[in-house]
Amino acid sequence: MNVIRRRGWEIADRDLTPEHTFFNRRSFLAGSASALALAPGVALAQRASDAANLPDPTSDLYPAKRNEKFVLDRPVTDEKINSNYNNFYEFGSQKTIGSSAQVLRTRPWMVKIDGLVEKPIEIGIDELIRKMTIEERAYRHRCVEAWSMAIAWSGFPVRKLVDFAKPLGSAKYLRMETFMDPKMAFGQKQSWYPWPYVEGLSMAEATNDLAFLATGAYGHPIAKQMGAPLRLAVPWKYGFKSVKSIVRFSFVEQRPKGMWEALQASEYGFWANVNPEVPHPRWSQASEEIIGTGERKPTLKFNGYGDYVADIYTGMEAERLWA
Ligand SMILES: Nc1nc2c(c(=O)[nH]1)N[C@H]1C(S)=C(S)[C@@H](COP(=O)(O)O)O[C@H]1N2
Ligand SMILES: [Mo]
Repeated sequence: MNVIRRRGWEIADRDLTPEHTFFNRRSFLAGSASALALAPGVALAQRASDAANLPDPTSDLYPAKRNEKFVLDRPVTDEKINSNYNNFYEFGSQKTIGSSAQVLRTRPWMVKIDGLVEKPIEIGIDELIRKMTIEERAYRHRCVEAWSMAIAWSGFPVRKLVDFAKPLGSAKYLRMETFMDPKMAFGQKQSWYPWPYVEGLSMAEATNDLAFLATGAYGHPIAKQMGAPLRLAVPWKYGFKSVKSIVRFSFVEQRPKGMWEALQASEYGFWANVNPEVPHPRWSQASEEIIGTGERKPTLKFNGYGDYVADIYTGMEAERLWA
């Protein structure tokens, strides 16, 4: 049941998993393929020595009240399937990252808010979550690799974090950064990636109603492999924009460069809005595999969320909005 079979449409392995292919080649060229071996034994030993499995101090907040405004055109992906098919390169490049990701220590977890704000602060995740009202929203998720899922996230709009941070008028972008701890996350020893994982939104995007910070999923605190304790969910964009396990929000003037953009700008741009008519340089984006169902569906522009976000991009036609 946890085995996700390759579909007929999936061609040779080298043309698959875009966010990965490029690096296999790179590491191969660098002659460091052995560094790719993420020994599960080491991970297990480390797990024993930390507080990874303490009860979550916010678990009383779940399940949160569903916001009925956000409706799906498909069922929510089974939690078991979702938990066993993830991208979290800090722990390796395989989709079955769920077990390796269990070494992620999610408490204590400090979140830094800095840059162009009235007053930079650092706040513990539990205090931050309790300052917000947690709600549940069912969102689609479309990976640039042409697969998709539907998830019932719990969390709060990014806009609430922006209000809390009180950015200055000069702030143009919100930059988000994942933790950096190569001792804990062995994938971060793969030095050809420009760690830590970074992503960004324009202020218009960040304050849009859809932009969401997930603290939970499936009616309980979010699983480690899904980006505990705090991850972005921007469903109108390709999945790599939705940065996981965030430790820092910076309000900045310059457009931030995401990790994938830093590696391969021709394939992973800043805006990365979903558009079935604009193929990725190496494959079509016209349709997607619904993970766990074996079904393919046509992909929708803005992943079906155009009513919420299309306005943000008027007058920006000269920009590379779709890749
Ligand atoms: N820190 C971090 N965030 C990340 C990634 C990652 O490797 N590291 N992968 C991205 C990609 S490519 C996708 S498709 C989604 C996957 O989220 P999921 O595993 O919950 O489906 O997370 C995004 N956020
Ligand atoms: Mo992705």
